[in-house]
Amino acid sequence: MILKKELSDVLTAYGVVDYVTGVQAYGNGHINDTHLVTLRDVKADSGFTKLIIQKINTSIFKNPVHLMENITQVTQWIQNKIEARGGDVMREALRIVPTKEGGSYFITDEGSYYRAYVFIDGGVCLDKARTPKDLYESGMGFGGFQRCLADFPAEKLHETIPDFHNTVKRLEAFKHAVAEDVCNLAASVQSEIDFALSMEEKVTYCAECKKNLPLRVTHNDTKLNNVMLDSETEKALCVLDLDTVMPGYAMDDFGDGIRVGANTALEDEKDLSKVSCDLSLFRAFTEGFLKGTEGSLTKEEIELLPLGALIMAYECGIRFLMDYLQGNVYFKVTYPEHNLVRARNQFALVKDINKKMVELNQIMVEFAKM
Ligand code: ADP
Ligand code: GN1
Ligand code: MG
Repeated sequence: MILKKELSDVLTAYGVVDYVTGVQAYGNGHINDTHLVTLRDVKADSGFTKLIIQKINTSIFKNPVHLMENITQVTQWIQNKIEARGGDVMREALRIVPTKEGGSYFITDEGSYYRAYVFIDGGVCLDKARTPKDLYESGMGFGGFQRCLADFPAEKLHETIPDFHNTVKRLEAFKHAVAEDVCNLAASVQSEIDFALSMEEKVTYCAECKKNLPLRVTHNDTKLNNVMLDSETEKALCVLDLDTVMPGYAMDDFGDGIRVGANTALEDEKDLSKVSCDLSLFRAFTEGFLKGTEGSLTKEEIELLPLGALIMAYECGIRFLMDYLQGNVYFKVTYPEHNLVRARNQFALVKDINKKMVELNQIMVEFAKM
């Protein structure tokens, strides 16, 4: 098979270049460049015939060495826990494939950082829940992930993106981008900017609330397609995308899961009448998440979960809008207004969550009693 030089160098470093039968761009992630590499069956003796190869986005993850140290520790920790409970470590855990030299990543001549994972077969990563059960399972997956890392020594983790869910700082950065207006677009999105600024009090309130919550080891990017469901059983199989595993708050992991999973529309749906927070999906995710965390959340944390949904949709909205204003330098886009569309979508979701806050809190009260 003829491969581009960079990819061929990478596959040589992993000792698989002579076995490759196919390479295809894979998944719908917004950050890294992901490829599925298929190998001739002869490679089955090394435990796999399919690999995920990822080019790490180093303009976002400025210290890829620290990033891979985190992922090495966390994947090993998860594998040990799965083994201890007699689970299927081959399918329930993300596994790094080492280079021929035993490294957890490879640097190309061009200075790009690549890593490889064993491809987990027979699973599906959804962009949209098919049924409430999918959301229940995704809640179980992310709740279980948090539970699994509850006793992980947090001091061993590097902060891969500082202040990742610090919404106060995100808002400051947003205001700065509006003031700079490098692409001269701010005037054309004044109503979106006004909405973003109108939420400042809520952002401050949320930051105050967080001060009373326990810091945990969290995933920090709990969107639906970052958990794999088993294609046959439809149960949560494996949590992926561990780039942002860092100390954080349960409400943020919960909130991001709701932001994507309970939205009745895709994150980039242009027709805002289709965007809303579905109560049965919210309920399903809540049930799964609380089951997954196995009663480890405090009463205060549970009470604040609905606020987590509001704040994560808002935070993502200002991140998308800021990226639009800055010329689409962070998130992958397929057309120039993609980030603006995403921002409008998230703001519509914030408004709907705000309207439904009483009901969402009520659902939480029901579960907190159980
Ligand atoms: P990004 O940070 O760009 O979102 P991810 O690590 O989430 O990158 O990977 C993108 C997609 O690739 C995932 O949503 C999933 O569909 C797929 N994927 C990633 N790792 C694996 C794996 N080990 N096995 C199977 N699919 C995977
Ligand atoms: C990115 O990598 P991916 O596509 O799973 C982003 C998240 C956003 C999300 C919005 C490291 O997630 O924070 O919520 O896009 N990841 C990073 O869809 O910034
Ligand atoms: Mg992802």
